[in-house]
Amino acid sequence: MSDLKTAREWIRSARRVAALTGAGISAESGIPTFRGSGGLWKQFRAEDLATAAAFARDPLTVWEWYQWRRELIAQCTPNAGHLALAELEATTHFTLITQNVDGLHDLAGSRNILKLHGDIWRLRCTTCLAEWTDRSVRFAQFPPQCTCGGLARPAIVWFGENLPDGIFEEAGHAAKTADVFLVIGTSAQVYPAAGLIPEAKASGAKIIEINIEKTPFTSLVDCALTGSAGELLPRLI
Ligand code: BV8
Ligand code: ZN
Repeated sequence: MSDLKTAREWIRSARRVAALTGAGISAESGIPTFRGSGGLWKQFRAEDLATAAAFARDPLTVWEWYQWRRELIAQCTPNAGHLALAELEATTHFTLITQNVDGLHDLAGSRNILKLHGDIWRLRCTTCLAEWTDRSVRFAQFPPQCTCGGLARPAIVWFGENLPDGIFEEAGHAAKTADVFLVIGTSAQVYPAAGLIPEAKASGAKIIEINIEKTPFTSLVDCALTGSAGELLPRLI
């Protein structure tokens, strides 16, 4: 069923709402997605850039890719979709779970954000594991280093790496206790993040999907709204 009016009713009468967002919510802000037509994985191979092995083999190339993404993201601002979710948090018991690392949900004013895949503005030392925020668009030294002299890496979850301790458990709790679970702008192919969708469904949540195309879960959701997040979310919330 793809009825905006019903979906809006479900959200209005929900006690607890949760949302899982993906790269699609930032597309209208100008940030390329991963798997769509102009997607990043079309130009680059994920295995060559978003894995610990790739970083160990060639930290400079991986850092150049993240530097390029940081410079691009630094020029982007949240769109109406991000802002609508920040609005929802102000009026409802709402948990925002994001796979995005771009920080646009923070800029939009969301507070309670579970970042499953890390944050492109945070760095972690590969030697002493210290972690810090660095918003500089060009690093003083390249590749960036820790004060201990160790090589810094992006504090991002790469393929084959575990999600940050506790974050995924919190996301699972939010999915299990939600009355309404919004799935926004994700191709729902990356696990364990995508596993939150069937988990919410099994716990009785109404699932509302917002996407410009079908995903592996479109047939499972209670309401599939086809359209852009920036256009649909303000109307929904
Ligand atoms: C883990 C970091 C335990 C990089 C990312 C085989 C070997 C090893 C592992 C696996 C394997 N098979 C499966 C796995 C597990 C693997 C996985 O799921 N792989 C998939 C690809 C098959 N997962 C992991 O490795 C995870 N860790 O499992 O740990 C473990 C430990 C050891 C060994 C094994 C397992 C770690 C996953 C995190 C990986 N890191 N990114 C970086 O970001 O720099 S994932 C990457 O994809 C991004 O982070 C992104 O967040 C994520 C999901 O992508 P989406 O957000 O969905 O974006 P996408 O482009 O795909 O889709 C965009 C959607 O938006 C589309 O549907 C489009 O239609 C829609 N859209 C576009 N415009 C709009 C729109 N919608 C609305 N409005 C619009 N305007
Ligand atoms: Zn260090």
